[in-house]
Amino acid sequence: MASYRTVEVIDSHTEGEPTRVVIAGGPDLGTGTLSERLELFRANFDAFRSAVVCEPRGSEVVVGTLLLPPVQPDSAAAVIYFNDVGYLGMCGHGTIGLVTTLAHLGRIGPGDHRIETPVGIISTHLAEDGSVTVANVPSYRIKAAVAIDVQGFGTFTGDIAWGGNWFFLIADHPYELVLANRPQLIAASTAIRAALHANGVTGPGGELIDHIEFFTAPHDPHNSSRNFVLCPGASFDRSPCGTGTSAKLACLAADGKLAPGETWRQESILGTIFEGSFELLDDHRVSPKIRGRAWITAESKLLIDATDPFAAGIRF
Ligand code: PYC
Repeated sequence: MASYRTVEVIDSHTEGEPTRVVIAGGPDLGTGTLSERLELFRANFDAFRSAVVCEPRGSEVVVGTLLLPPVQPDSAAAVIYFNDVGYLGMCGHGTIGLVTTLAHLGRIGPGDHRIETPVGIISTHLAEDGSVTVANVPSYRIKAAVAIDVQGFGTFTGDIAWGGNWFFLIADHPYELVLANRPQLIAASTAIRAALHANGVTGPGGELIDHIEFFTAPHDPHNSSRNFVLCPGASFDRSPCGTGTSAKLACLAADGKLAPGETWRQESILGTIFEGSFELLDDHRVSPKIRGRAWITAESKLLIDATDPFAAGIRF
């Protein structure tokens, strides 16, 4: 008889992008700060990360969320986000999926809920209609109009901004943002990320710019813009990307193209929407709010047999 480690998960999708919340069976990361617990996770339990999100139990598009006891008594939860190649500081669609999951479990109801993440405490609001608003971490642009030569693709000019993850945001490119073009979009954005890395273009502390975002005019005239977002690894965001939309809001604020409180409707490559707005915090940072909706897709138990050659998932 095989003996299994079992991991209980709730799956959802937020405007098309999947989230898998681990509600039981995760590693014991102690009671330190979220950054300390993230370091323990990374150092000692990385096989758990890949077992949960990589094939054959998951796929490169799944974002995992490890639910942990919060540090502050008034927080609803603490979380660490991860994907097929590593860990995310923050995840907007994942937070909307998490709040929807906590409501599905009966742990929270409509109202305001604080969520602890490794990059700070996030305020969220679950509305009666099931939509979730995430007040994300302060977001800001550090450089505008950075030109980068990308071998085989040409020169791209974009902005570098933080929205809970690091982004290179490009409005001027030759691509039509439609699903049929995804091989071309993935190839170009992956080459741009590699060129940024090779040329030492990083965040202020040397952080990798690991998300690449293309923008065009929206397909639906009610929306403000359409995007394609390459995530760390080779997967692209099916949703409009919460942290990417936050980074975009920071750039719009810096350029004076959107006023505080005004709504920005960010359309994804699937045509799904996040509504965004911001408050100005100071001369270079904004406090973004992102609103979207998630749907529960499964309640399941993952089984991990230690003799399975892919007990830790398939790592590409
Ligand atoms: O919604 O912030 C987001 C996100 C990051 C990576 C995938 N989704």
